[in-house]
Amino acid sequence: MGNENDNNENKGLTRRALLGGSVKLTAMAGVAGATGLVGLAGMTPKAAIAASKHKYEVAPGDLDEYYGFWSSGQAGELRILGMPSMRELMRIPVFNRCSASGWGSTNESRKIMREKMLPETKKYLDSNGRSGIWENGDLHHPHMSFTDGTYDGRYVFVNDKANTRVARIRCDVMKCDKILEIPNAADIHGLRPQKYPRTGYVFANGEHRVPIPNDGSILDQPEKYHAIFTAVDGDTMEVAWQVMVDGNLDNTDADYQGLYAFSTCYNSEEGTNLSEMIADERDWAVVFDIKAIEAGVKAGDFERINGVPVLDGRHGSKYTRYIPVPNSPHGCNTAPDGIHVMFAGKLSPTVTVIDVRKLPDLFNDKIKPRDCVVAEPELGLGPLHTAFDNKGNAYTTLFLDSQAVKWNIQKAIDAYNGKKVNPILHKIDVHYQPGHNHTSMGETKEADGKWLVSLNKFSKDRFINVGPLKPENEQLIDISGEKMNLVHDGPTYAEPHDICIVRADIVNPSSVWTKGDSFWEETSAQAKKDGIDLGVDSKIIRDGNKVRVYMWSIAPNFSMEKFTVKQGDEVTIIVSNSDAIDDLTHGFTMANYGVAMEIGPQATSSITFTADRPGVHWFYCQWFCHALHMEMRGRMLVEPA
Ligand code: RUQ
Ligand code: CUA
Repeated sequence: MGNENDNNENKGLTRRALLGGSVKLTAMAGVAGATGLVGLAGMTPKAAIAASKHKYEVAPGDLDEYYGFWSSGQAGELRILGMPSMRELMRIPVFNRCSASGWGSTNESRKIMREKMLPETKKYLDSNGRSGIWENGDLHHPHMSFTDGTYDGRYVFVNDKANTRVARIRCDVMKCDKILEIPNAADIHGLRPQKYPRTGYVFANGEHRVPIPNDGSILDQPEKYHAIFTAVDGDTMEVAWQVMVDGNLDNTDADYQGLYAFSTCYNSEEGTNLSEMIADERDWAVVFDIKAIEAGVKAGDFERINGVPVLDGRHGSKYTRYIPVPNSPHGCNTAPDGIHVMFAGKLSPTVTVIDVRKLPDLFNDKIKPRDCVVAEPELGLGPLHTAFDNKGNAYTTLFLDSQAVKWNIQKAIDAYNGKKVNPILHKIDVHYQPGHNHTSMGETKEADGKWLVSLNKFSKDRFINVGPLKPENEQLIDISGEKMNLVHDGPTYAEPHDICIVRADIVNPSSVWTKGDSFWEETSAQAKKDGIDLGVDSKIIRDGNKVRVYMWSIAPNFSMEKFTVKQGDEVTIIVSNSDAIDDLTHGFTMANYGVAMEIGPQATSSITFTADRPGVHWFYCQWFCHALHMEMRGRMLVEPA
C-alpha cells in the first residue's frame, strides 16, 4: 500500500503523462513485475501460443461458444461478434442510420426513434432542416438483462452519450425496439442493468452537469448545475426515478443483492475545465440505496421535473453515501463474488475495493465512508476498468502502461491489512492503451475465467497501414491458466468502448419473425383498417393524396410488378415477406428515391416518401435471396400532375 505521499507522487507522474499524450512511464516501486508475453506455465512463449491457439481458432463450419455484444461508440450501432473466433457476425443499428436495413428510414424504425423523444427535441428535429430523428449517437456500454445475478437472454441495454438516450435491443430478433430520451440528465454515460432479482432497473449516469430544468434561466453559473442518476424501468422503458447528486457521474454498476447501485465521480470539484476537474486529490464513488429511494418515491419525497420524480441525493441525503477515492476514478465493476466493488483510479495507480456488506452500517452512520474500503492495491499507471474470473482474481486495464494486470482480490485485502503479500499475479503488454476489458460471463455470478478481451484504443503498428485513421485493436487473451496468454489481434472500426460476453446457450434468437410482431404494430393496425391481410393481399389503397401500396414477396418475386401513382402523392410502400425459410431476407429499394429497407422472413416493413418526379422508377430487391435475385423488381409509374 502506498502511503499518501507515494500516492501524490504517482499521481503527479500520471497526470503529466496523461496531459503529455503518449509519454510512456515505466514501472513504479511495487508494480515492477513480469511484463510482456509470458506463456502457459513452464512453456516457452512460442509453445504457449501454439498450445492455446487451437482454443480460439474456430474451424470453418464450427460455431462459437459465446456471443460478444460490442459497442461501436460514435458509430452508434451494436455489433455481435462470435467468441473466441472474434468473427463479426452482425451489426444492429440503434442510434445511427443504416443504408442496408433502412434503419432511420422505415416507418417502423422511425417510430422507435421518435416515440420516447422529448417534445423539445422533436420540435428541434422537425425544424432546422433536420430529418426528424437524431442521425448520430455515441454507444458506449452494452449490457444484457439479468435474472438472479446472471444473463437471461432477453435484452441488451445500451446508452447514448451524444443525445442522452437509453435503448433496448430485443434478443429474440436482435433489433432495437425502444429508445428513450432521458429528461433532466445530460449525456448518458455509464449504464448497467440491475443484477438481482432481475432487470428491473437499468441504471444510467448523466455525465455532464447542467441546470435543471435547462431552460436558459441559468447559464454561466456552474455552481447551480447538477448531475442526475436515472433508473429506467427495463420492462416499460420509462424513467422510474432520478436522483440528483453532487459532482458528476461516470461509470456505474449494481450489486448482486438488489440493494445498492454505485457510480464513480471524477469531477467532485464541479469544474468546467480540465485543470479544475482534476484539482482535488480525491473524488468519490456514490452509493445509491435502492430500497430507501423506492420508499422516498412512495412517500412523495421528490420534485417532479419534466414529468419524472427527482429525489435529492446530494450530501446529507438518506438516499446516497459518498465514499472518497483517489483522484478521478473511472471504471466501476462489481465482482462475481457478490461482495466486492472496484473503482478504478485513472489518475491514481490504484483500484479502490469496497465490501458491500459494510454498506448497511454506512447508511446507518455507524461507520465512516472510508471504512467500507477493504483494499486499495497499486496496480500500475492509468487503471480504467476491471474484469473478473471465477477464481477470485481481477483483471484491470492500465491505459498508460499499455498493460493488463491480473491480481488477486483476497491478497489485495491481506496487503491492505498489513500482510506482506503482493496481490499482482501477472502483467501482460497489450497494444496499445486499453480502455475497457471484459471476461467471459465476467459481470455475472457465472464468471467462467476462460477469456479476456482487452479493448485497446490504438493499434498503431499492429496492422498494415490504412491511412491516418487507424482501427482499434481488441486483443483476445486466454486466462484459463495461471498466466495470461495473448492469442489474437482483432481490428475494429470506431469505437468499441465496452462489450459483454455471453455464453451461447443463453441467447436463443429466432430465425424467422412471427407474423404480427409488435415491431410493426402500427403498420398492422393501418392494414387492418384498410382490410388488408399482410403477406396475403396485394392492393393499392388511395386515401386523398395518400397512397398505400401493400405487396408481398416470395423469392424471386414481388406480388406487384408495377403500380401507378400521381406526381405529388405521399406513397407508403408496405412489403410483407411471405417466405418463411431461414436466412431468406428480401429488400426493397426504390431507385433515385433514397428508399431502401430490409424485410426479414415473415416480417413487414414500410417506408413513406413523396413521388415528386413523374416517370418510370424501378424498384428492386437489394438483399440477395435467389438465383433470380437480379430479376426481383418492378416499376413505379408516376403520372405527371
Ligand atoms: S468509459 S474507457 Cu465510456 Cu466505458 Cu471507460
Ligand atoms: Cu428478394 Cu433479393
